[in-house]
Amino acid sequence: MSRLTYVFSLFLIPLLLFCINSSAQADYKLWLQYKKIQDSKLASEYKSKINGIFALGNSATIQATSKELQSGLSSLLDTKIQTQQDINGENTLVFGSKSSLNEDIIKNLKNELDQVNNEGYLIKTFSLNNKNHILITGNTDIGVLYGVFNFLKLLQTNKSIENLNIVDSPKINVRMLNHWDNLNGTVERGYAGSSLWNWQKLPDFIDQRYIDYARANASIGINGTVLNNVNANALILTPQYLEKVEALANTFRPYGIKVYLTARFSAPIEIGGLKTADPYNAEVKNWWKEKAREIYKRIPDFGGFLVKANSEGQPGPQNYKRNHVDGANMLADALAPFGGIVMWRAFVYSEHDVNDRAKQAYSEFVPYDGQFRDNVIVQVKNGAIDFQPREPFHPMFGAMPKTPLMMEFQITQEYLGFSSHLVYLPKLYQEVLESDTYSKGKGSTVAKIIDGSLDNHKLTGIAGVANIGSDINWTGHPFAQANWYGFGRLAWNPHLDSETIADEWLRMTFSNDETFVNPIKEMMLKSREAVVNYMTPFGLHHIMDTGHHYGPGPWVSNLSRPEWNPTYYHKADKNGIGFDRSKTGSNATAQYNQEVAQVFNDVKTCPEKDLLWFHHLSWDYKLKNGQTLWNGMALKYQEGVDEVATMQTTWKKMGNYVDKTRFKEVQMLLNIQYKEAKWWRDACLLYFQQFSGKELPKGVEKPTQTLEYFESLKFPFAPGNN
Ligand code: GCV
Repeated sequence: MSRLTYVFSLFLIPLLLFCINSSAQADYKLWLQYKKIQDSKLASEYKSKINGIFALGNSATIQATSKELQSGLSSLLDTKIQTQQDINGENTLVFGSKSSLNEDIIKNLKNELDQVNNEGYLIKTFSLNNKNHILITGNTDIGVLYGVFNFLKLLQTNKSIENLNIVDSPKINVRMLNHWDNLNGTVERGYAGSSLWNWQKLPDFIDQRYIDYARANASIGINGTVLNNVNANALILTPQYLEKVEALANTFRPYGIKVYLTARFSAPIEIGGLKTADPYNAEVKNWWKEKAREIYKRIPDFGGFLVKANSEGQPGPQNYKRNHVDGANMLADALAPFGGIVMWRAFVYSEHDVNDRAKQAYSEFVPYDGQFRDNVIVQVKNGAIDFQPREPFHPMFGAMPKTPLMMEFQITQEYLGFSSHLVYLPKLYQEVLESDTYSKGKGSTVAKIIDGSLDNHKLTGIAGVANIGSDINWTGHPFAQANWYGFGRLAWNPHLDSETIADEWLRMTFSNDETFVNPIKEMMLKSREAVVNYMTPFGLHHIMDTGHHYGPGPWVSNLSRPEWNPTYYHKADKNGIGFDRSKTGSNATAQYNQEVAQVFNDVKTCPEKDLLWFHHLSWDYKLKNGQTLWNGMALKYQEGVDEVATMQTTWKKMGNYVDKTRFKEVQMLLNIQYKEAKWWRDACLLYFQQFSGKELPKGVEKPTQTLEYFESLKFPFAPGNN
């Protein structure tokens, strides 16, 4: 071996491996990077206020909290933080729940502790014997854990910790991820590798990932997870799998995360040996009661069942001429003795119903308002079709005041470019949450419906269809981590602003440098409108290629179920484009409260962003800016593409603020996004041009391929379509 080779192998290879490894770790660590504070003045200020930490209590949650605090602080402050045995010194960070505090402190904090719920927390500067300390407390240990994560966030985002007085609690009770994970390891609509759950190695092998998953979720306040796909497999309810589910529940418990499962309605037949799953049948009822007992014996804090019934071929009560209330209440009765809940999905539509698909869930569910058991919550997607780049809010929000409704958002980007497009979804979530339903007059926002404040509901919930998989960076795209993070933040408080969320996520994940944060924040905030523009401007929807939903497919019209064909949704012809849902059409607008219906009904007041969702308009229809609809549409497609080009340019300047791995990853992904944005623009415009018969306006680039070429593209192995 030459001297040079020797030196290389001795020093450089380990160094190289270290660099690669730490870069990969940055990807893996999500927003919990705990990178050393760069600003030395700030770092010494922090250090001067935190001499050591002192835990009150010794529960599994307090131990996990202690560990997080110690590792987080040590790495942020670049010094070993000592665990203290008392508070005799000064500047101690004390943490523990109310039950561990002394009488005097409890008396002092009574008002604030009464203000926060069971998961809330206080972060306070306090003095004891003339010495200053910081106290993080709550009514429960989980509250303390949440407080600690928020304290760490203050440091991560370089905020002051002078005179702390923070009082906060979650506004929604059930804040959960829905994993569409199959038992064979695939993930329906998953674009970040395979399922996190290694069913084969469970229950004996607890992957560190499970713990890091729980940490990440707890850091944003997510407190529930549905482990398996809503297109359910009954086997998850067999002892063989319940043993594995129990192991996951044990792992997540210290982090305040409850486990839930999807319940396949026909399970009594498939794994119970019964002849029927009729919810009126005594044996069936009993089977579910016994099943619940069996689950709770293993998992005393099991959360409950999520059910997709009589939807897209899933079995349900209608198979026995019963209805959704019969089915949901039967399961609710089985869970009630143990405190479990049923989340019954309202995502229903039928090929046998000739009515506009957008109307069907409302028509079916609204008459049942007030008939569900107290431990049932109806889970409604944000819009009436299916997680499109833009949909007006679902008319069920505001129409069932006697029934708790829970929001279902999609975090995984089934219809938004998978994990290769940078799309900051909290912008979409905020738009929906802020929508005014007018159900109790002006200000009756969707957020107030799902946080229970408008209709006075105690059971409240929000679910996000997870975008998480086995990829090193969890979500496939480094920026898709922001969608998981942002969902959690809005689940905690649906009234938060998406810009604030982007700001904190960027600082925690990448850098506090303003020259990085400001332009990249702007890029994130604009990214949602960009995807709307290059895929479905002016309220167009569901024109993706079918099945896998990858890329454009506005021409698809040959599927047996009419409402699965893109042509059903855009209705383009020589006279114009768009779905008439106004009074002259399907009258879906009538499902909204009068104030909203009126706005959507009239083409003059309907927001242009929703125009073709509600109206069929001629190609020459004049938009507010004076352009014809055809020209305006073509320009919007171009605008979407241009925005992605701007994103590429913005990102290119950020090499100094981001580690090489993530910088390169985002750069390559933006290149894909740019290519695909052009594909969307060209394919859609060429297709619609057949009907409009008009030239592309100035400013819109000419397509480089023919419509036949785009139509010929096939993707039999597109991910997520299993
Ligand atoms: C899990 C859409 C998706 C399906 C999904 C369904 C649902 O139709 O394409 O993959 O099934 O929504 O939400 O149940």
